[in-house]
Amino acid sequence: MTVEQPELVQLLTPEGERVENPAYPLDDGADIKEMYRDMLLVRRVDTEAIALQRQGELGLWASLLGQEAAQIGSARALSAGDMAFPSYREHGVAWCRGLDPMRLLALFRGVDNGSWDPEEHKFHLYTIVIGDQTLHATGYAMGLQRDGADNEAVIVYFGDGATSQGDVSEAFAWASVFNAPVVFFCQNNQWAISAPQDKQSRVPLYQRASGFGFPGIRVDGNDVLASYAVTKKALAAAREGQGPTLIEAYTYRMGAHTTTDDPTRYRMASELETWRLRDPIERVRAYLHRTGQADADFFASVDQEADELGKRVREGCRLLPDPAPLEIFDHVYAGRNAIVDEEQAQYAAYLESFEGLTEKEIAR
Ligand SMILES: Cc1ncc(C[n+]2csc(CCOP(=O)(O)OP(=O)(O)O)c2C)c(N)n1
Ligand SMILES: [Mg+2]
Repeated sequence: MTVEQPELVQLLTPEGERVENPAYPLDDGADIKEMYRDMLLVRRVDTEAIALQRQGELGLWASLLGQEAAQIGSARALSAGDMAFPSYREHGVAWCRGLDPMRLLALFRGVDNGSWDPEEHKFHLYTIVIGDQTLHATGYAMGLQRDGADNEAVIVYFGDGATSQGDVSEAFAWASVFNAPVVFFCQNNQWAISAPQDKQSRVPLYQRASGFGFPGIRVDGNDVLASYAVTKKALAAAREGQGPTLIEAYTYRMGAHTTTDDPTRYRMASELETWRLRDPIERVRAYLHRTGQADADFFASVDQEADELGKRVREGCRLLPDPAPLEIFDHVYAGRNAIVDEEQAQYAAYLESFEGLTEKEIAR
């Protein structure tokens, strides 16, 4: 079966040339210099986190390298009251929702359960169970409908691999028939660990939406402006009662799946080289430079900010405190729970049986 390759919505080419698309005009919120800064800073956090994992300071890290534009563009399209549901790679979205990167590092260091307040940041907890968050998001969006909160919308992030999960199909069905104000933002980074995208679907992923009765669109996920404009339009449609949209952000995972993975075992180096030429940050740099919108001072000041952020991340990570062993029982439920309380008491008694040892020594 030959499947026709669809057009991408693109507003900035890999060479940094601006392309006009009357269906996707840019509004004042599209501050490209700010987006450049966002992308550069989250890439620095990512680079530092990988190095910290290699030094034994983090248990794991899931890199966003290559996906900065999809994340920053879509997240900058959100209004303050919109709710975002991430998977586990959405460090750029977290950044735009005002979450300090140290919160993410604490999670991947294993000293925190990812316990930020989703309401405070309008950013839900990271979800490792593939595709699960599409149901959470759809339920939340249906809740907004029932509350009459028609100035708010929801966005949910998931991967190409997640589209093969039953949860995602269920979420599509519910969102469609209830016309829920949710934007499904699929980052098609071409890989689900070692499974290539062509083992997930015979048709382009965005076309899945039509079977469920709502629009789907493919955007160049390495183009921050297009990611912004397409998401902005889909969110506006959701708020206006037009229901869900599926956005397929066509991008590439330039790094390993996580720090436990070695992609050289299953993909060609030439593939990475092809995508390197479409780097999401380089094209913005080229555009800003060519159009004279940014001078050398601007680029130098963002680089310096990245250096400072990198230093803060490196130093801060090592200073993150270990939690007390009994604390893990405190966050299982919002309130007290008799069974968890009993388990906590049993564990406390067990710890006390190690006479003369500190909590840290016992934990070891
Ligand atoms: C329900 C479930 N099945 C399997 C896994 C193991 N797993 C973790 S990541 C992953 C691949 C996901 O790929 P994709 O959805 O494309 O997201 P990406 O990692 O590329 O961002 C799998 C299978 C899981 N976490 N949850
Ligand atoms: Mg993927």
